[in-house]
Amino acid sequence: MTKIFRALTIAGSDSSGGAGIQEDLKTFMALGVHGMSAITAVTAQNTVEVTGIQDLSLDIVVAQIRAVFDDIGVDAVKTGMLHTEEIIHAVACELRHYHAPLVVDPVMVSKSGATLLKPEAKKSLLKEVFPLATVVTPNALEAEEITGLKINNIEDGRRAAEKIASMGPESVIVKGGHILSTEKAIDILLHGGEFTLLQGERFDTKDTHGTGCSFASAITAGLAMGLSIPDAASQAKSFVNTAIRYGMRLGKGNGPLNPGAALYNHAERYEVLENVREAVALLEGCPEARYLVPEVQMNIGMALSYATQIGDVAAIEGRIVKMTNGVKATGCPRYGVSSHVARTILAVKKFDDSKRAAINLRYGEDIIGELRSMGLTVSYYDRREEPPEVKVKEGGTTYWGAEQAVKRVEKVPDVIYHLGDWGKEPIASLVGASAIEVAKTTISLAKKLSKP
Ligand code: PXL
Repeated sequence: MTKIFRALTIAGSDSSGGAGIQEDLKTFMALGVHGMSAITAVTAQNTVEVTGIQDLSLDIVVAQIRAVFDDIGVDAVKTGMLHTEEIIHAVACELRHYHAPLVVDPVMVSKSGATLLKPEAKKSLLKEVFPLATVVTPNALEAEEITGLKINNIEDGRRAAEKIASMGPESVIVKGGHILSTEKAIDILLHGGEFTLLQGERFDTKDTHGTGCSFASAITAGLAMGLSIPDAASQAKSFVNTAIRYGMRLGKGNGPLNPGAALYNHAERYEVLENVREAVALLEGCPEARYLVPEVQMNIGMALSYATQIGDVAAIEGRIVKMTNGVKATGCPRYGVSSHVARTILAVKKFDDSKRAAINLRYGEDIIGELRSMGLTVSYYDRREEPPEVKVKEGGTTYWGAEQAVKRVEKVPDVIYHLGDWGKEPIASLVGASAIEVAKTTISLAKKLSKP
């Protein structure tokens, strides 16, 4: 039997689904842990504001915690919004009784600025809950509020982490995020008396509602699975990074991050690879396809729906080469193995998200003519018009060229060709929704052209 790891969040409900209990459970699920909840308070909120807060009675808060511990068991616990002195006291009493690694997110205000921890309750949080904690995860503003120190740089963050550690938790992570104006988004982990900087890419987005909740939950999931604190923290950092990268543009304020992104991305990897494999099998079954192979040989690729880089595009490792009786792939489909086809896809996908696949074909007037008569939209770019600063940039031509071709017909065309340049063969790229789709179009084209 596979062991099922269990995590419990003790936190507030966020009606917008972006933070609180809702975010915690999504994060647990995305990391493969069974999530359970004890709701402390219900908030009415959206991406702009919190319009109401209702605390639950202490009896029902305690009953939820006992219900899950006494029957199912808990491998790690997280606390989020605890709101009042009374709730903090009741929760601390339970956690003193039940033993499991505890991640404390010292939630104080919502993204929209509402108070989620009453000012008089702060003392109880530090006194009653911090000493029970395995990890405490304040952002820089919360760390300032907790320690009374000003945090303007990493050194200040280290000092704050030390002061918080003296309050009893085993480890502390001060999240630099929006306050430390460093190029990377840096969090400071203090564990076993040593500092580690957790670095992540910084994104220019306002859709970060729920980031703190998801980060603390991801650490909790890691601890539930038995990871060390540094490993759980580093997994959480990378998880949240992906969730922010694919944040959801919803509502008029701060949209939620996307804790499903990493999961969907991963799940799709097999499907896309299979699609390329099947597309190649179709091409290999069509002897006429050999007429369409350029001198540089052929490749076909397909991108993940969340693709942002060449590593997110599957293509043939090697090429699809011309044989006397058809075409043959020299390698298997893999991610990150094509540059030209991958760049073409990434470029057109920026304009039309449904265009995720491409194949490169030999250029010929007959080929372009036939593609047009098949009802496809054809556009082109002229490499001789390419600005010199683009030319020197690795892969710049493909992006620039695709943009020119799109502008020319005011949409993403089905075919983009260029007539070559010194030492560059003319090429036509056929783009479409899937590798199978572009392979089928290629086969129809090849059959039409081979008819006398
Ligand atoms: O991100 C802190 C947070 C925690 N818990 C609840 C929240 C928020 C932020 O909006 O709504 C319930």
